[in-house]
Amino acid sequence: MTDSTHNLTKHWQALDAAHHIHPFSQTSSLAAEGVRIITKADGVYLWDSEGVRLIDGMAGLWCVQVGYGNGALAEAGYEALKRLPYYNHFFKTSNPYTIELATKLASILPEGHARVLFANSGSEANDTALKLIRYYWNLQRKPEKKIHLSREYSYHGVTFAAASLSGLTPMHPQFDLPLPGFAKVPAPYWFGAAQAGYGDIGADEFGLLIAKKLEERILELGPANVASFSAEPVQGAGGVIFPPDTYWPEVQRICKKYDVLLHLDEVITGFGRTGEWFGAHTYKIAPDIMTMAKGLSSGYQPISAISLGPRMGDAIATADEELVHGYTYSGHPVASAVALRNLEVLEKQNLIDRVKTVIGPYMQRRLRETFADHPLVGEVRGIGLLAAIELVPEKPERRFFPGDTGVGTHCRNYCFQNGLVMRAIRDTMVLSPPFIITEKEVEEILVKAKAAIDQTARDFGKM
Ligand code: PXG
Repeated sequence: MTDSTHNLTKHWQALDAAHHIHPFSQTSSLAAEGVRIITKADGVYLWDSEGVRLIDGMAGLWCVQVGYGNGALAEAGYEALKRLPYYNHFFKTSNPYTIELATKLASILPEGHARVLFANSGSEANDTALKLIRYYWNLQRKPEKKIHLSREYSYHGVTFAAASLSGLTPMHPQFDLPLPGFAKVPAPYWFGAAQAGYGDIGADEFGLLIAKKLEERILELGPANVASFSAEPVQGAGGVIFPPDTYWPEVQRICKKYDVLLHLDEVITGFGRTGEWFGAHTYKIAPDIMTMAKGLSSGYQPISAISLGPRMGDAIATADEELVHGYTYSGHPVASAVALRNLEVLEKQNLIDRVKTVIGPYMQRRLRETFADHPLVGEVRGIGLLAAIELVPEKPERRFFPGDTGVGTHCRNYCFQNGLVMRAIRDTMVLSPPFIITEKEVEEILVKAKAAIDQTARDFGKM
């Protein structure tokens, strides 16, 4: 670091503090602390304005599948910017980039998902999905089907509807949410089962029990009033919660039985994160409607999509009226071109297969070898390139630290100090690195994560 870069950092920090309000941040304390300015990225690494290099264990916000600095994606964006920087799909118009992207998606989506709509973020996609679910039931002359079910610990975004759908309760009080018409059911969070009062229960039994809670809630509300059940195949921002094997088959049976539309939120699990194109493939789920974002463009452009299975797709596509919905930037040509190239790169470089058969199993094995016996670690779980490390006060009990202990944040701060970006969700440390990560880079993450978890264990008297 030279003095001039240091002064530039101070300059940017002051301007940021004066003019920029950050997502999910306390403005006053962030301004006092000073933000870290990220100035460039390449592969799995980020650099800040002080010249410090960080290894990005989170692929940005779970989205940079192909890693940073991919020239093919940059070129696709540049070409599209020169040829057709903008046009829309409102006035009986379309463009080749978006047509090709929709066609490519139809070829990789779960069976029967032949039609897609585009939006710009995961929140918008979920907002759109809920509107389409309402519209579908109105078309079916079942307008009383209005209640949207979702799960505790779910994260579906921040628009009025997506935040109402989200089960992370701290997201609600500031905005008087949830809106009416949203109801929650428990999450299949087996590690938290004892703490939640379910006792010492096996994973498979727990999966069935939690699915049964969905059935009970549907019956309580009246199946005639329940429009949909929304869920992430694996819950991401709520704590990287993998469902027991018994959960999804039973949930699907229940949704079918009570004619409740199944909406899968694949914003994190989509585009290879679990080792298949979608979590729907990994968990053998047949959704009626699906939402996706993040990995669709590896985060290089803001773009999201909503795909419709046969039932909803046919009803909406054959409706004898205009669909009164759409955004200025739905199917933006530049975002579509970049997303299309991203899907080509994922395919040509066999990146999803690499997640499934090479680097995913490697990371999962090495995480368990490194942490399974650690005094602060209650569980290591994961699939593909998605993993969680639960920090606990006592082993082998499956119990958490008291809510205000802040162990996770403490550990996260050490990770940053050690040059590693690893998220803490409560006291669960999570990893979701780019698919191009090498074995050597996984080892670098492990060394840094181990140092941070050791330091945390010492600070909390566990080592
Ligand atoms: N659904 C899921 C499953 C998500 O993870 C959204 C919808 C909303 O997407 P947009 O593009 O509107 O942000 C998300 C987003 C975190 C974190 O810290 C996670 C997300 C976003 C921001 C932060 O884990 N997930």
